[in-house]
Amino acid sequence: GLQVSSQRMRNRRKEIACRSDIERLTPCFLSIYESLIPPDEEKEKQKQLLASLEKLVNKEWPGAQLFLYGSCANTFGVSNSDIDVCMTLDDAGTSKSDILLKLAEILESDNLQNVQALTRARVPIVKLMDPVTKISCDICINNVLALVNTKLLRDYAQIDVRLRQLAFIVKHWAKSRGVNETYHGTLSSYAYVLMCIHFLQSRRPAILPCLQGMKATYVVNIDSVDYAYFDRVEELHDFGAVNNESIGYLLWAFFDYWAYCHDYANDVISVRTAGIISKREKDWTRRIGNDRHLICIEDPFEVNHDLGRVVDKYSIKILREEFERAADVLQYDPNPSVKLFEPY
Ligand code: 3AT
Ligand code: MG
Repeated sequence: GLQVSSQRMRNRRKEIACRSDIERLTPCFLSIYESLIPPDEEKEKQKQLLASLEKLVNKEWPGAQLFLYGSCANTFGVSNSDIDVCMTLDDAGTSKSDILLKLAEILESDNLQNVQALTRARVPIVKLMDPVTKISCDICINNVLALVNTKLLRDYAQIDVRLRQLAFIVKHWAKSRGVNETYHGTLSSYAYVLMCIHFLQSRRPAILPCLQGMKATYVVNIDSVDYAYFDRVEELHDFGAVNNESIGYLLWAFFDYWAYCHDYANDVISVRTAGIISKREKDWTRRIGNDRHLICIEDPFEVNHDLGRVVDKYSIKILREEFERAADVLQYDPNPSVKLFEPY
């Protein structure tokens, strides 16, 4: 295995893509990116649904608030995505399961469809579909850290538009190729966006800064732990300007990195530090329970949480083959913008 992959790496190094050739792909990928951006009406519909759901839950829990998180709030959402909602409430006495079951009952009696409480999931939720807007929605309870990581992603997206371009195309690729399914051992959208942020932090000159390494201007305290970072991103709008790499080239370089350059045996990517941490340092070298650490992506806030832990010895192979396929398609295929997204 090791020998083959270093051989492959050496071959690759001989024929590293010519930047100007690959940059010719930029206009085409930019138009794909534009076509994936959700229209404003959709955002409006989501907000209306959120407001009407909040009114409904306030009849039972007057202090409860609903927040959007995930792709509908982090600016990495494509058209017609399901929306993720977090309900915050002070109800120390009641278990999350009981709250979710009550919530499901309330929603059902208000004629929302496909209402289902998943109380034993890793993140327990109620699912529903609004028959008026046809929007599907997952509601979780007091998952404040998800609101904070949503804000971090949104803040990074505002610094340089190439992040949003890259992440939209990578997510679109992952969905088309069937490698965006955590229940099948591949990666979540959240993990892919972190990979994109880390990749742009690692360009030289860097395209993104390390917000958690700068003076904290935003601090939240959750269960007596502070989560802090620099969030005055409007001051950083020209941060990446000295690097003029365009999306066509960055897309190829992203897949080339994960196909041929990342050290899967030793390295952990970390957005928190804008660098690489060793698996040894994090004690992620052994399989513990179901955590195998075959591809390691540190959560920016829950640093003991490896977003690659869902990946198993079968899916790591699929994933790496897909990274290689994508890099090769971008480098050699006569029609990469079609081939890249071909259904598997
Ligand atoms: P889609 O457009 O729905 O594919 P998404 O950004 O909504 O992408 P997910 O549905 O994977 O991404 O996750 C929804 C949010 O939940 C994103 C992030 O704020 C949070 N989240 C997801 N997975 C994790 C995780 N493993 N650890 C912490 N937060 C997570
Ligand atoms: Mg989502």
